Amino acid sequence: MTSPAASLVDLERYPVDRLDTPEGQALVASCRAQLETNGCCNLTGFVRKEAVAAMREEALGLEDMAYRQDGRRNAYFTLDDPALPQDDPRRRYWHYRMHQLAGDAIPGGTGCRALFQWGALTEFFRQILDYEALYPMADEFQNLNLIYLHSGHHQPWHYDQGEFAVTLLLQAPEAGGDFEFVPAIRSETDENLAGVAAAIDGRHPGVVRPVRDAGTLTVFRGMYSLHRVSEVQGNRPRITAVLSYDGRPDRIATDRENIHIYGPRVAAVLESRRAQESL
Ligand SMILES: O=C(O)CCC(=O)C(=O)O
Ligand SMILES: [Fe+2]
Repeated sequence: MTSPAASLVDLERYPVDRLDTPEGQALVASCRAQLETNGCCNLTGFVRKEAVAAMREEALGLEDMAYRQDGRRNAYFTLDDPALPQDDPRRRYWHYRMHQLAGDAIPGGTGCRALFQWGALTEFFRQILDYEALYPMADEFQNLNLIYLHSGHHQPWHYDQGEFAVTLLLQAPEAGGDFEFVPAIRSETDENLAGVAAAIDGRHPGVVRPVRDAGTLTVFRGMYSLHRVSEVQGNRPRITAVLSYDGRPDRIATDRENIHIYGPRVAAVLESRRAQESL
């Protein structure tokens, strides 16, 4: 059976449903080359215009359930360490606001859920990122998220916990809200704090700003590439779907972590489940 997701994607331009054909293999090769050179693969017009408009409406209808984050954090999600020098990048904190919706609240009938669960798309990511096996992330809260950034909102510099992430822009803001990242700024063995300080201060020469519009799909290696979303301006919120995959089929986060990220709604979901189980 064809997945409903197939009708959302511009398959003429991006033949992810026929990866074993010459045009499918050419797409894989070009994405691999983009990832190699930029640490990022940016596919404009991946989701068709009418489809992205419908997905944006679905996302707007779900926003009430999103956690309204309003906090302070550094790029490492760590607490301040006064023993470090004052100008250490680990001591740079930003006040930020954003609305984030966990995957359990994104129903099966939505376009972004259909895309996330489409086997052909997972296989495409597996091939371009060179995984032996790849699965949609098992954690029901973290697997698929919607992020809404309104005027004045931004997502400060950070690294992701997953090796790579896939984002789909559902609505571009009027101004600002640029995705900025520095490919492979750190490695497993070198935090490169001097490079991170340069990026934070706006003097790193390697900052990449892919051109993105509604419907653009972006794959990037966020665990080693510092990235952020600059402040959104104007009345139209920036809406992004974040799709997470894993080389393991069963990785789930702790309740504590998910409550921390997604707030009281998820705490209540977990609490009511515990109450059910103890009946
Ligand atoms: O919205 C984006 O473009 C990036 C999102 C991101 O980096 C994240 O959610 O970790
Ligand atoms: Fe990120």
